[in-house]
Amino acid sequence: MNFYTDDLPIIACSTGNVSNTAIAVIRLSGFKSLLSLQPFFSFNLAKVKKRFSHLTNIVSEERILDNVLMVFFPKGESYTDENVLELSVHGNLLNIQIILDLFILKGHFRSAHPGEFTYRALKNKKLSLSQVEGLDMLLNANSSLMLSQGLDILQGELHAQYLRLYNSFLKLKAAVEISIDFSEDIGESESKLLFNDSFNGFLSILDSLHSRTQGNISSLLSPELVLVGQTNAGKSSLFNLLVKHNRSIVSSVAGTTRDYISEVIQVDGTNYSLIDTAGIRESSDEIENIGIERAFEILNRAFYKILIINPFETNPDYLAKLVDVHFDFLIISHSDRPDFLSKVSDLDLSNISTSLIASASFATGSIGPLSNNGSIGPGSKSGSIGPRSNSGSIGPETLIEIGPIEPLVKNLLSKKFRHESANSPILLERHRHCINNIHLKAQLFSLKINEIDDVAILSSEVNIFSNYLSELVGIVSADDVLNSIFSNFCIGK
Ligand SMILES: Nc1nc2c(ncn2[C@@H]2O[C@H](COP(=O)(O)OP(=O)(O)OP(=O)(O)O)[C@@H](O)[C@H]2O)c(=O)[nH]1
Ligand SMILES: [Mg+2]
Repeated sequence: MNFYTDDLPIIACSTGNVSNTAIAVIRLSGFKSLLSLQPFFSFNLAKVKKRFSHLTNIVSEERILDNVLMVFFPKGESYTDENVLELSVHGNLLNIQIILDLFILKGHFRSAHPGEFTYRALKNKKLSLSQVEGLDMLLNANSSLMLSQGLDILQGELHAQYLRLYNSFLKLKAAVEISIDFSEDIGESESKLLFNDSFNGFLSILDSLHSRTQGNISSLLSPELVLVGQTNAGKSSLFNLLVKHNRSIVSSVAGTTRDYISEVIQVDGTNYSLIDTAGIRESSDEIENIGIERAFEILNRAFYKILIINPFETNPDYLAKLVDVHFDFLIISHSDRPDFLSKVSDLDLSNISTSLIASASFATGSIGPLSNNGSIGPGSKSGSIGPRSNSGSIGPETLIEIGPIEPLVKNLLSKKFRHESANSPILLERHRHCINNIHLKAQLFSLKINEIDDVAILSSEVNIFSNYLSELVGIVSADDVLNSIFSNFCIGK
């Protein structure tokens, strides 16, 4: 791996230079001494107090380039563990480039590679590998769940848990060594007791971490809310109500939406991709069929699935294509039209699996129970509306609230997200992989404990945890692990 091998002083704008802003922060790291930078500043650098803001001009050949605030972090007390200077400059893109060029051309700095400041922090042991991943998650988070877990890995509870697990492993190793070296002094049963105690301590921390790696987290990392149904069901109408503008084309022509359309909506601090899809039907149009295939692909992976049925235009053959999917919400649209209830009673929904059901008018933007009295509605030909899950026979809940659609759907979405993330799942795949492997090895190990009486053999067996544990707390840093982590980082980080 060709990874940042030199230790030249580096410089970059750390605040993302894509548009003009009031202030931008330029970071310089790895210069020999602060005084060597005197030619670039009007402030007497001999008088600089560390970690203190000073107002100064940046100068070039007696010309003032900018009036900035600078903070000096000396070697050993900085993010990278090198001499670091942070300059809060005026955030005009041209201004930023002129200042960067000044230090590159006349100060022997070079432009930092993406993630290089953090790489130096890792190299100089200011951050562990796990903390670097936490930082990455924090900076790239698209939900409050990821934000708080990023922070947790960086400095909080999760990192502390990993260290607790690692320390309890060291205790376990020590218990084995003691048993070998002093078994004659403390007795075999006593040494086995000591060993079992340490192993149980290790297991209890491991189990609580392991429980947080269960379940599918991919839909929590980039959650999607998908709207599906037949043509003219009202998918695009609902899509526009949720994004609050006419983004998707709505028309009475069946098959208006041919490919999926996606917009990000933010609900309770989480970004969701809201996706409008092509209506499901038999079509001779090749392009439309690709759109329908895509609708099914998204449906299979989406976090929240809404099925919309227009009781005035329902084809049972097309509905039959959806029997394998469990929907979070079934909305029967066009409730403002006369004859709505009698049309609903003609529907056979017995094979549709959903958790919740409601009626709605996308023409007025309101949603409510399926019937006026708030009960589960007129039912289907077979006398029941589909099972709640594929396996169970419990019917779906019917919505009991009446009101505007947009806040209600967002509320349901966020309720599911809170529910699914209630056990604080560990989101980083590498960590999940390490924990699952340690857990598997621990299960095999506990079987061996009962079979093996020779502590010397247990001593060599206990080392099987070592690699994964070191990787989890970030003590070893295999090149490929480094590569995959740093490929996400941007310049100035
Ligand atoms: N009265 C009434 N009209 C609706 C309702 N929902 C949708 N419509 C109308 O039904 C027609 C189809 O709506 P769309 O939102 O385009 O339906 P779609 O599911 O996106 O249809 P495709 O893109 O063809 O798959 C439009 O003319 C809408 O104005 C509703 O609840 N009540
Ligand atoms: Mg549409």
